[in-house]
Amino acid sequence: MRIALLGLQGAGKTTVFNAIAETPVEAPAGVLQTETHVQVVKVHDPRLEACREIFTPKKYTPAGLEVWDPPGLPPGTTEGDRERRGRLLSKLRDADAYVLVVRDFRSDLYPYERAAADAKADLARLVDEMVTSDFIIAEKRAEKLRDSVAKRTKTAAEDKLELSVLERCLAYFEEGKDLADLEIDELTEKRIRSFQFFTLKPMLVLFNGADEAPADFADGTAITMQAVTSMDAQIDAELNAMDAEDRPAFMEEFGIESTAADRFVRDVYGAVGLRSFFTVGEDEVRAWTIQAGDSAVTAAGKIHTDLARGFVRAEVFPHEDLLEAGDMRELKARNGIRLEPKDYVVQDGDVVHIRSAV
Ligand SMILES: Nc1nc2c(ncn2[C@@H]2O[C@H](COP(=O)(O)OP(=O)(O)O)[C@@H](O)[C@H]2O)c(=O)[nH]1
Ligand SMILES: [Mg+2]
Repeated sequence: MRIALLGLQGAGKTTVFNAIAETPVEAPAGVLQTETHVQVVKVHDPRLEACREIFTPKKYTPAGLEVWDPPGLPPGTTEGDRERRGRLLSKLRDADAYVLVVRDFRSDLYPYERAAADAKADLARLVDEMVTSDFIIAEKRAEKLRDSVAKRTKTAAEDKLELSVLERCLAYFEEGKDLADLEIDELTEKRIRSFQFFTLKPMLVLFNGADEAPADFADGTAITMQAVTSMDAQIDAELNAMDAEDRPAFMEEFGIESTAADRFVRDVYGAVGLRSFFTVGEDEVRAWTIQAGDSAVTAAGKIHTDLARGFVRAEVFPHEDLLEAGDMRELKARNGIRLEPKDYVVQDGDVVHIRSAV
């Protein structure tokens, strides 16, 4: 799972990144960022830890979210800024989900932006950039297809179908409607998947510097936001930079109950609809990330493409049953292991072992 932080310059993306990263990065305030920071944030999961106690495995591998902290979107209206925004957005297209970081604190750092906070205006701005960027992609492709259809090229018949889908998308963009509401069949879905439209991906909005996000945060925006959260990234980044033994007192003083990384992971899991399943044994106890509704064969493919190809059956049990039984032998004695076919929907917290013919 690749999660990109997306926001205007100075919204606090790098501060959020430093609040959740294992190794914070240097980011002097006011110096324009040019590189994208990338780090994997571990998913801390007490259920997996309980499984570790049973196997005391050689290797212990929690799930992880790959988080990207790119430069902010340059805000100007000049041609140069427009191009920089286009380049940046096209690089971020292949993330799986986005956390839109909006500034909800006063900042005098970037004089070309207003110093006062107006998080809702900044959010509307971000949404606008994403819709525009999607529109441009769709329009460019549609132009090519119109040309091909007019010239009756060899692919004209197929191109006509793709064009009709794109024209429906373009109409939605123009009317400011949410693409997620477009009714499409499976084949059409496949056709538009390759465009990697921002507007079809899960979005979590993060109000940075706010105690709480306003309830009407997404009123009037053209994209459905899956979820909203808030953080005081500056305090959380300070906390994350501290020695572990100093943290509890600080957390108590600021009324922080769990680390920013744990909260971030929980919010992203919720917004994207992520689930975890586990593989266990003496060699390794490990968690894997899937989407709600994913089948056993999809889960197998996360572990290895060969396992999906040669899939025969999945041995499955809820991790709670193992914890209750105490070990695998007792679980087997209780007939606690089920055999499931390819289309079994893997449940959060399932332990899965794939039987494969390859
Ligand atoms: N008051 C306050 N300042 C913040 C917060 N988050 C970030 N900042 C400050 O805002 C400035 C820009 O932050 P930065 O993370 O570099 O923004 P980026 O451009 O989005 O990566 C820095 O001076 C931060 O210290 C916050 O939650 N509260
Ligand atoms: Mg930054």
